[in-house]
Amino acid sequence: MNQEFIDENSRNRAQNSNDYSANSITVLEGLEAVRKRPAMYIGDIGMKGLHHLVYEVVDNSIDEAMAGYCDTIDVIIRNDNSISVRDNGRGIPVDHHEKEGKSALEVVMTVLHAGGKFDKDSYKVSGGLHGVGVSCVNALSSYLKAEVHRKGKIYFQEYSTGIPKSDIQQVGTTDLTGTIVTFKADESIFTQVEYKYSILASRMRELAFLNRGITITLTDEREQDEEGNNKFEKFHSERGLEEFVEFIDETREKLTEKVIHITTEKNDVPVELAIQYNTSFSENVYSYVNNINTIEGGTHLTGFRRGLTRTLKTFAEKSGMLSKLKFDINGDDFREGLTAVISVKVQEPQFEGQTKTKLGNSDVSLAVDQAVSTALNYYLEENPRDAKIIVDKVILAATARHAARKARELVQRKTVMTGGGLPGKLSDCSDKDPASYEVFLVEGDSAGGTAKQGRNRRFQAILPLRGKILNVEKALQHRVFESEEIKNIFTALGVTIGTEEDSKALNLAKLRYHKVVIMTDADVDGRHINTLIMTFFFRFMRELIVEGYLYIATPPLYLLKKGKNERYCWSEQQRMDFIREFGGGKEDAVHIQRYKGLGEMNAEQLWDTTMNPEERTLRQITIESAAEADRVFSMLMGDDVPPRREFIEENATYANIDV
Ligand code: 0RA
Repeated sequence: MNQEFIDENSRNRAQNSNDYSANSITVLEGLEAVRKRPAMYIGDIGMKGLHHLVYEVVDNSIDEAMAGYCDTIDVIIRNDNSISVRDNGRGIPVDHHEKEGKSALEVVMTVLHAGGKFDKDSYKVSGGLHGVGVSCVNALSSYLKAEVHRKGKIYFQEYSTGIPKSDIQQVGTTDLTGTIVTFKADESIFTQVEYKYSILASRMRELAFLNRGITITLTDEREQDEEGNNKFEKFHSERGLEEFVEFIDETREKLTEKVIHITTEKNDVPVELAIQYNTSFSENVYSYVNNINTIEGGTHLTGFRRGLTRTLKTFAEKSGMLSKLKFDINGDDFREGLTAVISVKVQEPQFEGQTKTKLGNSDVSLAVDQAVSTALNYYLEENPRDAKIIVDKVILAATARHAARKARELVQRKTVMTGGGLPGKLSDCSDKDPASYEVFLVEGDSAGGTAKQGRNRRFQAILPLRGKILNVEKALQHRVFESEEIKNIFTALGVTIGTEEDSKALNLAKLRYHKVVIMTDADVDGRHINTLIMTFFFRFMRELIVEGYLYIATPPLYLLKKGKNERYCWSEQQRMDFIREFGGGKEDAVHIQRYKGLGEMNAEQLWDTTMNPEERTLRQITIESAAEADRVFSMLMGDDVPPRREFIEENATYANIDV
């Protein structure tokens, strides 16, 4: 098998050039290209890209596990923020290949894309971010060591920025088999090289649910408990997506006892599905292709929805439960209170969309449609009581939707009668050009007042929001539209409140501002409010995020003064730099003002630091970060359980927003 893999590689490369030395040059250029334009290969060079390095390496071990050769993967965050990924698979082949002039290991580690294609016999659908392979990780690491335990021997090779430090070496004997990859992200490439435990933990947990039977451990050597043990978690799931759905719905009240679960293969597409209804009103459907979360959906999701709607509708009609209904039922009604996870494996996935997380393969749609139909029909037949409960819930959803429409129409009529007026609290701007307009959604009336004084009224509008806006996850739809704060947001933005069908495709032509900036205190509450507002936009005005119109303002954390020198600081690092530069390293030599809230700044300071386009930093909310906020939110905020709230405050908001 190794032989075949190497042959395949050399074959591919021979097609590019028949000359061996030219081939080696191509290899070098390959990894150099990765270092020149890292974002092209791993998405970005911030937090997200950094963590994707780990995912990429883990993916290789997952593939080995999926092929049936490995059951344990250990991920270790080392003290110096290097990462070790260890598996008990067969070990990467180390055989020397004459034509290639190097070991298979070296090919895997240094040739772009070599990782993804070999070993054709095993079932392999490479996940990975863009399926870029471990060689990309190598290229972007100041140091990488690959250690292979195979056929009784231990081999290793070290690299720096992807370049081997020496040939592969054999260093001893072993009873074990497996691969250990240790790497340190290159600080000259990444803006940040400190891993966040919570980000890695949620991905490892997710992988354990998606690939049942595998044990994944995560160890953080940077953090110890009182007894001196490293922070450690073990992720393992025997029941796969069924358990994933139970985890997601942990804080929700179940509507039916059992999770509907199917693992099947339709037209050569492996499909796994888990479905559960709860008493909430929100839809939580997560979809994966080759272990990648397809935030933007695609054909598998379309197939799921179609299959679900058709199957339930047919069942309900046959059972006569819809005969008394005076209005129609639509697709959304079947998904209120629905939690589901869909996982498909696709040999050659076509990814589309803004973040390349939308599946395009058309044949997958029917496969998932059939899978959900099979699973549901079986379940409904076997569990008539649950079937009735589910259909009743759907009817209730349709009824509520009609009530919501009435409420919405009332609101809109009122708005028209009062001259279609803007909210009284909105301080609008004076120009007439939405493309250059900005609106700041400001936490609290008092900060709103300061912002109003500080702004440039020509193009900046201010809408103060009182306290925490309604938690849209928990609220009924018509309650959402009755909320004063939310109505104000809709009317200020100039978009009509979406109907069920078009809420995700708003009429952006009428949008009055092309920058919507959330401005809150730089504290826990402020971050919580950010998450809430992001969740709201994600649920009700998704288009606006997709278009890139939603931002978060970043007020400074400190103002430091020493004599005539004054500097705003946004991080601990900046604060320490100033103290070193002007206070001789002594904190008490410097005057430090900590800004706990926007209210502690005067209008001029707020303009200088946070609102002035020349000086400020706005963080653009991507559909990915909003989806993550929504996900953490709906997974953890089903109820206001205090420890979960703490988790959110610690982790949710900035965790996955690019800085
Ligand atoms: C292809 C063939 C074989 C092993 C692997 C790939 C492999 C790759 C990775 C990457 C991380 N861990 C891994 N474990 C295994 C072996 C084929 C054989 O033994 O015949």
